[in-house]
Amino acid sequence: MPWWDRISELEKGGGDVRSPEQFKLCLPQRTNYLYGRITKSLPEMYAFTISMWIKSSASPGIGTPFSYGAPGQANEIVLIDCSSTIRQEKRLPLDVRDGKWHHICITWTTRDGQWEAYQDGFKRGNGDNLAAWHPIKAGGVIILGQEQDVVGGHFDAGQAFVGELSQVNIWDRVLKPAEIQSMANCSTYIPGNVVSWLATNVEVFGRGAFKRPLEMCQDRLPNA
Ligand SMILES: [Ca+2]
Repeated sequence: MPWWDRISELEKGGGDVRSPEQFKLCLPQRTNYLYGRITKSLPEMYAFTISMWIKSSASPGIGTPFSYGAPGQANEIVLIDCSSTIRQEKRLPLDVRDGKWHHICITWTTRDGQWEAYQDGFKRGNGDNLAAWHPIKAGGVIILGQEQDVVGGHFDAGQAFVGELSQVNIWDRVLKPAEIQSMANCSTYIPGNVVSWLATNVEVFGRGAFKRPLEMCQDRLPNA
């Protein structure tokens, strides 16, 4: 079956042997109009974990794979060039620009603003004082591949992500290191309890952006 039939089967929610999370979002050019939009918003959150698979070889930076703009705060959560911004910018010790699939995971809690950054299941850094005691605002817009200057729009090609994204999942708790490692090893798949990666939850915008079935997990591993 060609991939586009498989995707339409995925979106109808049946008929395919693949699991519904086995698709990726491809954003092949740096533009201000190719992006994905997650149709779910976030609740008010006192902690979160965001995890995703990323493949990019963009240089010098990968741009903005993920942004969450909330009412009154367009930069509520932004992952840009492997910095994470929760109203203030924090550089993260991640580097995924080698054109291979990498699993990245950011955890955060309002308690002291503690954060952790994982790449391929290993903790690469942690700290505190990132938006301490400020809960994440509810009711905003999640955009994949663009940075929002106003909620849901005003994108800038210079900040766009180029590459592929998959399994963007969000939880309203801090996942344990073992849970993160098992996802990065492809030994477990844990859908997000706040946002889970389903074709029906991801809208694609712009001619040239598309969804495709994801390669098997082995192909995503760095040494495959
Ligand atoms: Ca911007």
